[in-house]
Amino acid sequence: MGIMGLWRFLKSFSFFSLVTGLYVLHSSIALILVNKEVPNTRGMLYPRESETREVRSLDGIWNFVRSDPANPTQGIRDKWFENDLSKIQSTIPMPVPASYNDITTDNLRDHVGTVWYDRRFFVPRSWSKDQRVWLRFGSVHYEAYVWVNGQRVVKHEMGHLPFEAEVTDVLKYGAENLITVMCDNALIQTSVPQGKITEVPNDNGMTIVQSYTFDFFNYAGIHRSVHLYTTPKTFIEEVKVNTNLKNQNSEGEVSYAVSVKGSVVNEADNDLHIQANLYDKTGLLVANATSDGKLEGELQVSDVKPWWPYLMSPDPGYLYQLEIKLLASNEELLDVYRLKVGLRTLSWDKSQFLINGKSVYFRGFGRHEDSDIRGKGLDNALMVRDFNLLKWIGANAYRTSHYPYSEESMQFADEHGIMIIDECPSVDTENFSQELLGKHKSSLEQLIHRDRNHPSVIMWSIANEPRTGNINADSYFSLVANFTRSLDKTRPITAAIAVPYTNDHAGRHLDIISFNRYNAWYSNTGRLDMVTQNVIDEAVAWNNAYKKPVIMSEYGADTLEGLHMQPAYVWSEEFQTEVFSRHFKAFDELRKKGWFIGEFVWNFADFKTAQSYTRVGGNKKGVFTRARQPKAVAHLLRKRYFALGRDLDQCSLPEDIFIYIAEWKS
Ligand code: GCB
Repeated sequence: MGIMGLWRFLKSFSFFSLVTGLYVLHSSIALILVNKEVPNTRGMLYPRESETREVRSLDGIWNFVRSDPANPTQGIRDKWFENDLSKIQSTIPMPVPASYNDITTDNLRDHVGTVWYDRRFFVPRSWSKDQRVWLRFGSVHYEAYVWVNGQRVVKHEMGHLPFEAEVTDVLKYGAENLITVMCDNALIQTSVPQGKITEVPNDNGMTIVQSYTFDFFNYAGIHRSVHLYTTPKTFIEEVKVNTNLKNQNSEGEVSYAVSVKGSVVNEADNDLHIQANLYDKTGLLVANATSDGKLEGELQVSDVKPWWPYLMSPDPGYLYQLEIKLLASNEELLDVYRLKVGLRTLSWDKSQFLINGKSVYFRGFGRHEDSDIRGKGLDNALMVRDFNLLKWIGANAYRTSHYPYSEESMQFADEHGIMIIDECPSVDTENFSQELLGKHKSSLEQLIHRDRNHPSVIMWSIANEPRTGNINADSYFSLVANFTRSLDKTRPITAAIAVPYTNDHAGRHLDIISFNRYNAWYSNTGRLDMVTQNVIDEAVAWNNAYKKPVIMSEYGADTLEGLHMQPAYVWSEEFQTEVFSRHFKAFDELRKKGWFIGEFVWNFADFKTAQSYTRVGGNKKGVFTRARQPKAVAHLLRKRYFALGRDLDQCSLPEDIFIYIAEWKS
C-alpha cells in the first residue's frame, strides 16, 4: 500500500472506530506519554529582496481539479503531477491565495479529501547562475504535496504555517516550468486540529463526511502566497533576535544569532563573519558590530526608542531595521538579509505581565482569519481594514484564535503596536495520544520558529479549550508546556481553558491562566442578571487555584445585525450591548484585585461555521459584521477601551468618542 493508499485506510471509518476504541481506553487508563524529540524545521525567514536575493510571486489564477472523494488517491496513482492537469480532465480557474470552498457555485464547499492545483511559470535564465532557488508556501491547509516538473519537492502537514523546499536542481532556467500541488483537507484524530472522517449512507449510497468539534469552518486550499526566491550558494539560513532594555529603558541591547548554510561553511572557513547594522526609522545607523569568526553578537543602542503597544505611548510600534551581512574571510559580501526589530522587554510574575517594566492590561479580541468569498485566504485589503478597526476601537491586543495568522499580519502588528497572543492550531484537544503530542509539539516548533523575532508576540497560547478535565491532560500539557519553554523562555505561556477550574489538569503548567466563558449565552441563556457575579467568582476561583495572573479570553453573545429588541432579548443588538456592559462591571471589580490582567471579546467579526441549527449563516458574535461594519456594541466597546487607555496608560481620546447630547447640569 503506497502513501496515499494508506489515506483511505487511516482516514476512513475503520480508523474512526479504532480511535473510538482508543478513546474508551484513554478515559479509563492513564496514558504513558514519552517526550520524543521533534525535528527542527530549518530556514523559514520571510522571503525578502536584497542585493543578494530576488523574490517572485506565483500568486494568481491556478488550474484546479477536485478528486473523487471516494477515490482520493487516484491522482497519485495516475501521476497527475507529470503533466498539466488540463490534459487529464477539465480544470476550473482557482485564485491563489484563497480558500477554494466559497469560489464556485456548486458544492465544492463541503468537499472532503484531496484537490489539485497547477500552473506554469517562467524562470529567467539569469537565475541559473551560482545561486539557489527556493519555493515557499505561506500556508496550505491542511496537508500539501508539491511537485515541480513532475518531481516531488516537498510534503507538509499542518495548516497556517509556512514550508519551503530548494528547487535549484529541478527547475528549467530560461524556460517554462510546471508546479503541481495536491492539498488534502481531511482532519483526523491525530491531526492538529483534530477531526473525524466517517462514511455514512446518503440518497446515492455512501458518502464521506468530515466532522469536528470546533465551530469555525474548515476552509482549505492554498491560503497564503507562493513565492520563488533566490539566495546565494552560501547564505543566511536563520536569524534569531532577542532584545532587552536597561537603565530605565534608555539603553537597549539587540542580540542576534545567525546560522549559515552552504559550501563555504562546510569547508570550515572559520573566518565567515557577520556584520550587523542597526538603523532607526529615519535610516540613521545607530549601532553596528562585526563578529569575528562568530555568527552571533550584540548591539548596544543608546537613547533607545522602545517598542510600545498602541495607546501605551504616543509613538507605538517603533521599529529599527537590522541588517545582517554575511562576509567571507576576504570581506566579500556573500549574503544580506534585513528584518525589522522592536526593542522591548517582557516580564511576568504571579500577578502581572509587564512590558518595558510597565504593567499591561489587555483590551482585545479573539479573531479569525475569515471573510466572504476568500475564506481564510490572505487578503491585504481585509488585513488593513481590520487593523484600522482595531485602532479605531482602541484595542491593544488580540489572540490568533485558533491557529497562526499570516506572516504579513504579524509584521503589521509589529508596526502598529498591537500585542499578539500567538496561538498554535490545537483546538478542543482531546483523545490525547503519543502521535497527537508529536504533531502538537511540531506545530509549536514551527510557530515559534516563524514568529520568535516579532516584538508584537508577547505570549504563546498552546491550545484553545483543550479537554483538560481528562486526567491525561496533566502529563500531556506538562510535556507541551515544557517543550514550548525549551524553545522560548522570553515569553509566558497560556492556554484558553473552558472546563470548570475544579476539573482542570493543565493550569499548573501555564504562566498565565486564560478562561473562556459564555455567561447569559451558553449558560443561563438570556439571564443578564447572572453575568457579573459569575464572572467575578470564576476569575477569583482560577486565581485562588493557581496564584497566577488571569485573563478572560472569551465572552460574548451571537447578535444578528439590525435585530433590535427592547427589553433586550437573545440575538438582538441590545442584548449584546448589555452582555458586554455586565462583563465590564465584573472586569472593573476584578481589576482592583491586582491579578486580573485582560479582557478579550469573542469575536472581532462574524465568521463562517460548519452548518448547524445554532448558527444563522455562521457565528455572529462579532463586534463587527463579516463585512467589517460595526454593530451597536462596537461604539460601547470603543468608549470602554479608550477610557481604559486614558486611565491606565494616559492615552489621549479621539475627538469623536463622545457624541454631543446636551449641556449636563449636575
Ligand atoms: C468557544 C470557542 C470558540 C467558539 C465560541 C462560540 O468557546 O473557543 O472557538 O467560536 O466558543 O461562539 O461558540
